[in-house]
Amino acid sequence: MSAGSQLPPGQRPIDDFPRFGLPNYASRWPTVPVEPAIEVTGEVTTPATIPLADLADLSDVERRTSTSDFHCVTTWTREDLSWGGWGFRDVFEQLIVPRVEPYADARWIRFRGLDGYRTSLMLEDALEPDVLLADTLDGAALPLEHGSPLRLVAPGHYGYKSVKHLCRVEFCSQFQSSLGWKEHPRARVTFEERAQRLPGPVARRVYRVFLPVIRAVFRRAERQSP
Ligand SMILES: Nc1nc2c(c(=O)[nH]1)N[C@H]1C(S)=C(S)[C@@H](COP(=O)(O)O)O[C@H]1N2
Ligand SMILES: [Mo]
Repeated sequence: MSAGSQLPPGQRPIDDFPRFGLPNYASRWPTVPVEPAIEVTGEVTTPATIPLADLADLSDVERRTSTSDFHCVTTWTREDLSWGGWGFRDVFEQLIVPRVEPYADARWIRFRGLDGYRTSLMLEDALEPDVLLADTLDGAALPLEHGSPLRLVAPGHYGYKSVKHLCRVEFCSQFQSSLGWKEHPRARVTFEERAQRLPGPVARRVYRVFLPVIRAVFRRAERQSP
């Protein structure tokens, strides 16, 4: 979104792009394996482990760069981030489906990061054309604070759906809540689906109170970064 255009309801622009998230993950700096891989499991015919190197080798899946705004549920938006990687839909169709054959009723995907963080997306939301598996940010290798070696980027959904340090993809027949009331099953920013049960405009006010506290927790954790 270009400068001056309207942000989604309740969002305010910020100039930096902080490492951010739930406070209890602030000090969990994961160790990235020498040969990272994504485990694909759950409601599938054949579970598989896909080395990240296989992504780079895919002849039919072109690398892509895509510019998008990043909307954190706590109301900050960082505009115009340029992510590079692969379209999730391409990887799903060309690599994941042929290798694991998900069951027809697997309508949800739960993603997991190396730090243990988990969240789910509806399959049709994950297959939106703007959803990426990114390994670069603004033209440079994705740094650890923003989710190396590979992260999901789902620009139409609040930031908590964009799992960093992706290491597992689990197919599920139902929505599995991983973050309690804080996790709306879909979390679409245009509909202000911030949290479960709590209406968006109410959740917005609650988050604005806690935003400075959470920022301080992450700033402190930054000093302990490896
Ligand atoms: N693995 C992992 N992914 C995560 C989180 C996390 O703590 N761990 N936090 C989520 C939240 S709430 C936000 S807002 C974004 C923050 O991404 P950033 O740290 O690159 O700004 O990551 C999301 N993905
Ligand atoms: Mo967030």
